[in-house]
Amino acid sequence: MKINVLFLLLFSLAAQSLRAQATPPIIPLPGSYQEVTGSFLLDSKTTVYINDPSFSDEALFLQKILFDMKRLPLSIQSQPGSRSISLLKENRAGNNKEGYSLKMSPKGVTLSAGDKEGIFRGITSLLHLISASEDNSISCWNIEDAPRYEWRGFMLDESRHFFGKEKVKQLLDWMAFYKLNRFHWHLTDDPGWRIEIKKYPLLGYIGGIGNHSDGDAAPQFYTQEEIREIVQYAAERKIVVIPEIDMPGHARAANRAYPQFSGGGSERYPEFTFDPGNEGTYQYLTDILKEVNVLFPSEMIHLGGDEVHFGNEAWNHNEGIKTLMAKHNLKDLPQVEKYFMVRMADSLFAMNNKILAWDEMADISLPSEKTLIFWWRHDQPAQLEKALEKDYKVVLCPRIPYYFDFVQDSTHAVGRRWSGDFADLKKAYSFTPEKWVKGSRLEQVVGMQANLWTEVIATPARFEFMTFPRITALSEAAWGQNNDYDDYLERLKLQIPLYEKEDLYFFNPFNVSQTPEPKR
Ligand code: TNX
Repeated sequence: MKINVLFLLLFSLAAQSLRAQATPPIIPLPGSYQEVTGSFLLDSKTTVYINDPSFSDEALFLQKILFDMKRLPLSIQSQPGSRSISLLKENRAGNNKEGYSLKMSPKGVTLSAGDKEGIFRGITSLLHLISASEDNSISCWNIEDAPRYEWRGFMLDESRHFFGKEKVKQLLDWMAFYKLNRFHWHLTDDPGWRIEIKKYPLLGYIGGIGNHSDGDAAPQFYTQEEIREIVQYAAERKIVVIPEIDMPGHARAANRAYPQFSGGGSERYPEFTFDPGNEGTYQYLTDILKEVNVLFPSEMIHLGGDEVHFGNEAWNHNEGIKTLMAKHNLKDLPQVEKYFMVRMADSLFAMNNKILAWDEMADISLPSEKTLIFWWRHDQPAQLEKALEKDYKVVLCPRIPYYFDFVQDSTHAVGRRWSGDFADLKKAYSFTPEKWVKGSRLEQVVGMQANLWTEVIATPARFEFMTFPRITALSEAAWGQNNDYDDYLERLKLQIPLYEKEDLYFFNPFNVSQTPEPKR
C-alpha cells in the first residue's frame, strides 16, 4: 500500500514535470509560456473585440486570415462577447514594441500589447496554435513574449533571378508567420536591374534584360506601383522593406542602360563598376536614390559596397579618377572607393536616411548612428571586430550558417560550400552572436539575417527548397529562443503539413529523400 502511494506520488511528480516542460507549438518559441487546461472553441459565435480603434488594422488582418484558414466569417466588435478574441491595448513596461501577452481559457482569448507590432506578433502566435489543431478547438496557453533582437531579416536577390510579386508576397506571408520583420530586397546587381526609375527608364527596360541563366531573357523589373504594393503588403505584416541599390560594384546591368556612368571592370567582371571619376555619376546615383527613398518609407537604403576589387581594374586607366585622386590626395583605389561611398552616404543623409552596407564598408569612417554594417564574411571575424570598434551597429549574416544559397545537407550537390562546410539546419538554429561578439559590444548587434542569393536558384521550387525549413531556424535564433534543438525539431514537424498544404517544394530534414534536390 505504502509503496503504491509512493509510486503514485512519484508518477504524478514526473507527469507534472513533463507537463511543465511541454512547449507550445509555436515557432519561434515564446520567451515564457504555460499550458492551461481546457481548450478554446473557434466557431461562428467567436467575435474579435478591440478596445482601441488603433488596433483595427490588426483586427481586420486576423478576421481575414481566419476566414482564409477556417472559412469562419467573424465580426469585429467594440464590446466583448461571450467567447471573444480580445485585442487589448495596454501600457507595457519596457520599450519593446513587439512584446505581447496572450492569455487563453475556454471562455476567451486575450491578446494584449502596447503597440500594433506587439499585437501583430501575438496574432501570429495564436495562428500557430490554431494551425496545430486539427479541428477548431485550440489548446490553451498563457504566454509572455518579446523578441531579443529588433532585426530579424531575410534578404532576397532578385537580380540574378527574378521571381515576381506573387512569390515575394508569399515569402512575406511566411516571414510574418515566423515573426521575421525586415525584408532586404537586393534589387540591382550584374545580371539585371529590377526597379523602375522614372528619371532613368532604361534602367528597367535595358538594365532589366537578362538573368544569371540567360543574358537575353526579356526585361523583368518592378514598376513603382508594384513596389508600393509590396511595401504596403509588408507593412500590413509589420515587415519593413529595405531596398539595396548596390554600388560602386555589381553595376553591370545599370551600365548597359547608361554606359556614360560606367567605370568599367576587369577581364573577368566587365563593366562591373560605376565611375567615381565622373561628377555626373554622383548626381545620377543620387537622383536614383531620391526616387528609391520616395518608394520605401524605411528611412534606410542598403548601398552594397561589396567586392569592388573584383572589377575595378579599369579605374587604373581612368583619367577622371586620376584627377580625382590628385585633387583629394587619394593614394590608391580603395581610397577612391571610400571617397565614393562617403559621398553617396552624404546623399542618403541629406534624405534623412541611414546607410546600410556590407562589411567591406567597415573600413570607412561614417557617422556610427547613421550606419548599419552587415557582417557576411564568416572567414573574416576581424572585419566584424573593426565594425564594432567603430561603434557601428551590426547585423550578423555570416555565410555559414545564413547564406541560404549554401547547401543544407551533405547529400546535396547544387549550391555553395566553403572548404566543404555548409549551412545545415542545426547550424542555422544554433547560431548565437556570443560566439563572435563579446561583452558590452553585444549591444551593437541589432540582429540576424539570412540571405538568399540566387545565382543557382532559378525556379520557385529551388527557392522554396533552400528557404524551407531553414527560415524557421533563423526565426528562432533571431527571436533569441534557440536553446533546445530537439524540442525545436518536434515543433518543426508540425510545420511540414502546412508546407504540404501550400504545395511548397520544401526540404524535409525528417525524410531527406521526399523532395529530391532541384538542380536549378
Ligand atoms: C557574395 S555577399 C556576394 C554576392 C553573391 C554571394 C553568393 C555579398 C555582399 N556579395 O554577390 O551572390 O556571395 O553566395
